[in-house]
Amino acid sequence: MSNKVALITGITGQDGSYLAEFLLSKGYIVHGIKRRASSFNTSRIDHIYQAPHVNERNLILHYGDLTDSSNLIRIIQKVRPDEVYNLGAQSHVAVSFDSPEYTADTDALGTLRLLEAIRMCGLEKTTRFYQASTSELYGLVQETPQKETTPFYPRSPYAVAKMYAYWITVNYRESYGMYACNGILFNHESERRGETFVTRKVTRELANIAQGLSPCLYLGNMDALRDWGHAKDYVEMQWLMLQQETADDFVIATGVQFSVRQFVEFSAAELGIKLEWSGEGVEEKGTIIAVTGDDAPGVKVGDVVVQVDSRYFRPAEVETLLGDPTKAKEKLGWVPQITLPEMVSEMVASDLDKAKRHKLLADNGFAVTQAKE
Ligand code: NDP
Ligand code: GDR
Repeated sequence: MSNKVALITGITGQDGSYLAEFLLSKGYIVHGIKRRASSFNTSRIDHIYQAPHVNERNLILHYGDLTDSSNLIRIIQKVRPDEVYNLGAQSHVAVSFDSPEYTADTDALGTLRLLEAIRMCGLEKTTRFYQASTSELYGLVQETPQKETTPFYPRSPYAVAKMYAYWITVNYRESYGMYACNGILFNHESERRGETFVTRKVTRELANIAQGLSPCLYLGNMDALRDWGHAKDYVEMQWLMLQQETADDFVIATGVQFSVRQFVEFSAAELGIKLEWSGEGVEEKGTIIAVTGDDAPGVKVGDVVVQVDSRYFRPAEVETLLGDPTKAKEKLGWVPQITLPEMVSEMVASDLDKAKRHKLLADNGFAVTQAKE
């Protein structure tokens, strides 16, 4: 077992929660930065949370924000981490068009602030740094499949900010000899995925529809193609990147691509719902042509349960992403363990369980309002 110390920004997010679990299982002392919010924002890590009065904690949370360099310096100085995982970000591509400056401040300058904090504390030769880079860097793709040498063409304020973060990480590696890596991770999901990303929106809303809690799922571009993996597999690669002899950048992907429409079909099928598509563009509809099994008592044949809403179209779209993870396979031994069908099953089962609980409450006069987007 290791006695290393890790610091995770974004520990309350999807990846941060899986990475914290993984590092704890390896014997790390894990420190995480959480943002101050008006209500609790630690639901993904509550199962591993240790209260401040517990002796000999191995999970320690600090209030902080990537937009505040004084606090990053103070945390780095105090924690003196062996490894820093910079997962914190305004990570929603569509929202980055609404909040471009905040996205740049957090995702681009936040990365710089963290690297500088490490340097200012004199840890640049000892602390290893992981940067959460993204397949969004490829944007308008210049080559298929995309690999480490494929030119970038970012298509959103999020991707442009992440491009700065990518290059400043490379720059600190080259300028100061820091062990700093970029993981260029393609989309990865799980039952802990934020509810407004397309996969989770689909599994959650279809589960609600199946239970009669919601009438219809509204989506944007269903032709978008993505290379979807499971977050649990991907965080292990984040760790492995920091365990090599020399720092390097890696694409992590499955090498298989599906459309948003296919993801909807797979999720519906898990609930025993078979869909037929009609119309096109904003007229496109998914109508139920068969319902089997007991998991969808709230719907019937003929119901329109999916519709396109142009409000979810983006000012500039990333139509297709497909990764080539050959380098990670050869150098890190990357083999994804969880397949897309297994992941869809897990996500639908988790959201169906939640929907059934809400239904039970609603049936007994305790209706719960669920947030939507
Ligand atoms: P999430 O959106 O689930 O988590 C983001 C985390 O960052 C949350 O803990 C959030 O806090 C925190 N955060 C947001 N703004 C700030 C800030 N200003 N200061 C400090 N922390 C902040 O993202 P994922 O876990 O899915 O992704 C992790 C990282 O990997 C992100 O950087 C993302 O851009 C990148 N990435 C993700 C991919 C994916 O498919 N999931 C693919 C490629 C890259 P809070 O909980 O309070 O909101
Ligand atoms: P993405 O993920 O933009 O790839 O970024 P998201 O799930 O938001 O979108 C994937 C594709 O689905 C299309 N889409 C919709 N998306 C959302 N969110 N809501 C909808 O209603 C909807 N309808 C269709 C989108 O247009 C897009 O083409 C994610 C984030 O985790 C980033 O932080 C990360 O860097 C990349 O993955 C890799």
